Amino acid sequence: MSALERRAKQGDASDGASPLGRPLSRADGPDKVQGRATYALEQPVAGVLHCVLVQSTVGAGRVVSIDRNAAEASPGVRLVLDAGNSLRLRPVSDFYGNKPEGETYTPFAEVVEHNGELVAAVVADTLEEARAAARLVTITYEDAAVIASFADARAGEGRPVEAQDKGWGDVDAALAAAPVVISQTYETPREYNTPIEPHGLVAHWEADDRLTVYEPSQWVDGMAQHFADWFGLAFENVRIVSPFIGGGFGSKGQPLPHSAVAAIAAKMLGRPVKLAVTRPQTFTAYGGRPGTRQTLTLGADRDGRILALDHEGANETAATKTFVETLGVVTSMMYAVPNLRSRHRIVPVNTVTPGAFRAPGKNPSAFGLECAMDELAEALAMDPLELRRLNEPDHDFENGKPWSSRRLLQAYDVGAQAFGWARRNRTPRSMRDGRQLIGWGMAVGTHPVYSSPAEAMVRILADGSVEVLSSAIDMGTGTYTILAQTAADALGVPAERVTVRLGDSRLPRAPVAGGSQLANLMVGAVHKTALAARDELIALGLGDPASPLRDRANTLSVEGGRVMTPRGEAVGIAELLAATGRSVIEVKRDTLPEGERSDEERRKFFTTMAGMERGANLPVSRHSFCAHFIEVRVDEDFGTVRVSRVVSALDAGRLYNPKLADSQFKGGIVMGIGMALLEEGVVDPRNGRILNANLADYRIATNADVPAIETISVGEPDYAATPLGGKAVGELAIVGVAPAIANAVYHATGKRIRRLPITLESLV
Ligand code: MCN
Ligand code: MOS
Repeated sequence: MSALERRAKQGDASDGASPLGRPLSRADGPDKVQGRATYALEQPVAGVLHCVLVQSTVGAGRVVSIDRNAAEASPGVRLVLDAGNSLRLRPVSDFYGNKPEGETYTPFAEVVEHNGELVAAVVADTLEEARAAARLVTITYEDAAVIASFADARAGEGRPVEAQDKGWGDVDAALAAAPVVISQTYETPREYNTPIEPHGLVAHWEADDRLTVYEPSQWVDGMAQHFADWFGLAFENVRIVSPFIGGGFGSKGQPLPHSAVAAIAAKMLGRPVKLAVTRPQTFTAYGGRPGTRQTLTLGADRDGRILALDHEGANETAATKTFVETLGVVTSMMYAVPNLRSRHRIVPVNTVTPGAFRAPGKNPSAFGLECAMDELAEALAMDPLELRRLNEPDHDFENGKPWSSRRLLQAYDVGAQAFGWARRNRTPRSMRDGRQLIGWGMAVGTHPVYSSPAEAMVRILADGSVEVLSSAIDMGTGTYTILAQTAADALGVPAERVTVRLGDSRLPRAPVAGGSQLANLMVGAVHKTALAARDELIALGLGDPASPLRDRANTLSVEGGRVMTPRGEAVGIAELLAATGRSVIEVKRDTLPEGERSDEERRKFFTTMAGMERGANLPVSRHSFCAHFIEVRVDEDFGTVRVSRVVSALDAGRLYNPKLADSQFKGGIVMGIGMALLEEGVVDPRNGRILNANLADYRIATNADVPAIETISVGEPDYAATPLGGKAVGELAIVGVAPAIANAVYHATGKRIRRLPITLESLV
């Protein structure tokens, strides 16, 4: 049992404690395990047609001709779509606000830039008919040379991303003078988001200008705007419904080409269209984390004080579309580095555009830096934890600001203690259990705290129960639960009396559930709104002529679902509403910055990332931190690596629900184990095809790969970071796991593996 679980057990027993901060189980859990939670493709839409995608079989080139005849003549077929006959849409900015080229947008390629790109689609009465007909679409290509990955020398060095340039001091002089210097290159392969629920949608036009889309979404307002832009509709005329999501890990933040296909087909046919992306298709429907490469040069004095850090990173991007995996983000803020330079390049290859995958940038950034720190410790003959302690910065060297909070030293102490780090023999290959070499490694992770505004509605109903409404989403993270806890806390009602409705763009607005920002900002918005609702309830109790509490007191409080005078006279909320003839108290608030603005300006805060505060305007530097201590066992004969023990100490500020935060931490660590040892998109160099585009061959960590994990929260409420004191949780714990494992493998074997995943081939 982890420390958090232990605390969770204790918390469960501590009745009367305020609901926020208690380890309640997931409010959506019973619906999910009993099959009542309706996912996008299960939505009961009458009369759906089925759409199946036809993908490019070449990695680059031009579509010369498409023969639709046989498919059109196939039983049940309603429509065969390609670039030639498809409705043309308007171009839309992407997730990051980049405007695409061109006057119009079609999801179907005429010029092919990657294998698996959409070329055509077939719509039929049944899925089987659509699938059969899709095989009959004959496409002729004019092949072009394929550059499948940046391992291909023809990909070249790519181009610099100047926006990622950072630096201070004189790196060259400091490195020249440094008595100890290490310089190494670290690589991570292409990795794919593999949520249990693959992508897919049902697109339903209720009228010519009114579209409802059932699609799993990390951002229903952003997606509604995206569809509205594509089809030239008003934002209000598009409704995205996404109450339950089987995971996304960054891949469900915006509509993808197949989303457009379903909506186009539905519009052209005047019928709802269902499109299920198959598991193999998810590997080209969404890009995942690009391959990365980074060279780190670290110079230190003989005592281990870092003097200079030089960093050069690069990631693969698509042929004409840009995705930057920001490899310098952890590099520049983790240690006290007096001289630093960081540069980044992107290298276009024939791939689907890469995208966000749990802790984009931060995760591979930490892989490079934290492996390099281990190598530096080795060169200095120093304990790697001591090296980190010595270089702990008292402020953020990147921007000169104080930390809002940084309890990494506490994490080092507590984590090392729980792991037994002091018993480590520093010499590689010095610890063993029979034929098993034992390695102990550690590394640090971090994630910034971002924040955006949000709206929320709180309704106190006639029966005294409470409803919280927001277009925010819950993809397994716990939003439903923590928002019930927040409203319960602010209103003085038990959490079981609060129902939360999420995931519908008709509800009050919310920004993207990305960058691990949603919990903090929604807890803030719901807290503010619920307090306003409580004030209204109290005003009713004090001031309404029909209130049983009128003239009984100057102030009232709400506790346990009852409105009370300081002397303890009380009426139930339902009773007070009935007495005063009110059927509901309904309050809506937002956390937008003060000021008048038009509807259009307001909407921008929720439908673009423009309103996201990444820290530039704040007096403090806001980050979560963690330290991972990991044991591996490497079989000396076979080279197999097993992670046998994980202890992680994490500072994510105040935890709104320690049980759910613990589950987020563990999920991140499990994913980090997969990243270190298993995950790799294998690309065919001849044609850019993903050879392992399925869950049998693209391996992610399963139960057998995961040992007992102990997580320990060392966070304290950080009110300089967020209104209710929490910091980022969702992406924190994956960061630093892979380098901790690589460092442990080095300690076990004496072999330094600088390219992930670490396989037995790389060890024997
Ligand atoms: N939490 C808490 N105390 C805090 C902050 C968070 O107890 N101070 C808990 C809450 O249960 C909250 C959860 O942690 O619901 C995650 O909160 P947060 O860190 O704000 O992350 P988001 O709600 O913004 O979720 C997105 C984040 C991201 S960006 C990715 S990627 C990711 C992740 O969450 N994808 C996930 N965790 C995931 N978990 C699941 N099951 N599935 C995914 O796809
Ligand atoms: Mo998370 S990758 O920011 O959705």
